[in-house]
Amino acid sequence: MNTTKPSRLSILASLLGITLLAGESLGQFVPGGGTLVRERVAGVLRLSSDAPVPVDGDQIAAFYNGQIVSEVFQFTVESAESLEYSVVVFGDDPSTEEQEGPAVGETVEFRFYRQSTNVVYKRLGTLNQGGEVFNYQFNGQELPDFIGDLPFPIDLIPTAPLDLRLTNDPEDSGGSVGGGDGDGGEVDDTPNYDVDGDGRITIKDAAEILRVMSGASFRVVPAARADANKDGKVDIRDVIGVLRNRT
Ligand SMILES: [Ca+2]
Ligand SMILES: [Ca+2]
Ligand SMILES: [Ca+2]
Repeated sequence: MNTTKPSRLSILASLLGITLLAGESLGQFVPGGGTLVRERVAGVLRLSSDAPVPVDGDQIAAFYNGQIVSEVFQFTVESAESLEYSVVVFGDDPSTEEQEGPAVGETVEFRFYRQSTNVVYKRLGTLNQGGEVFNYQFNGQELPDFIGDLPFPIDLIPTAPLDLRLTNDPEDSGGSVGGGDGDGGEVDDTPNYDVDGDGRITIKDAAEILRVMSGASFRVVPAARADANKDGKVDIRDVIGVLRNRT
């Protein structure tokens, strides 16, 4: 059973300290506090043919036990065109008793907020690199925000390439894992250190990975390509792999 009644929305709103007033954007995502156990997920929002088309102001966020556990990604005019999103998910801090978010290995739910209709689409589909719906599990790491000795700022939050799927069903927007469970058979996990695809493995490939890691851009190089060693994660190991395999 996954029924949602308006009263649940009122309860949530009151928990968040929001007064229910006519015309207010009740569904709008409000970010909570974060922890140092983090994972960035980044990819493209894939729309089914009947899905609402994101516009400036619409949002994506991650939820765990009904609570927001991530940054709130808000579409701009530009990102509404590319449908690229990126959001840092905050996990449980194992050193505290309180459960602040998902533990490593637990499932996180992604939701889409459509501003024009004030509707929240729950349980977005999470797609593996073969484009199949799979059960995304949190895999954050506790990391410093940046290495101070580097000549440029970069955070070391691991990035998981993750495309999301949106349909027109607000209660289950493509989140169900369909019939055949994804055994990942179609995913090519052969390392490919030529990230930018110019036929050579150079420092430029490392730079593209760092760009994705910093959350700065995956317009040119998708996050999935930046996962050069194909372990499902874009992190410093991919950079090291490029440097070791330079041609
Ligand atoms: Ca905790
Ligand atoms: Ca290259
Ligand atoms: Ca990797």
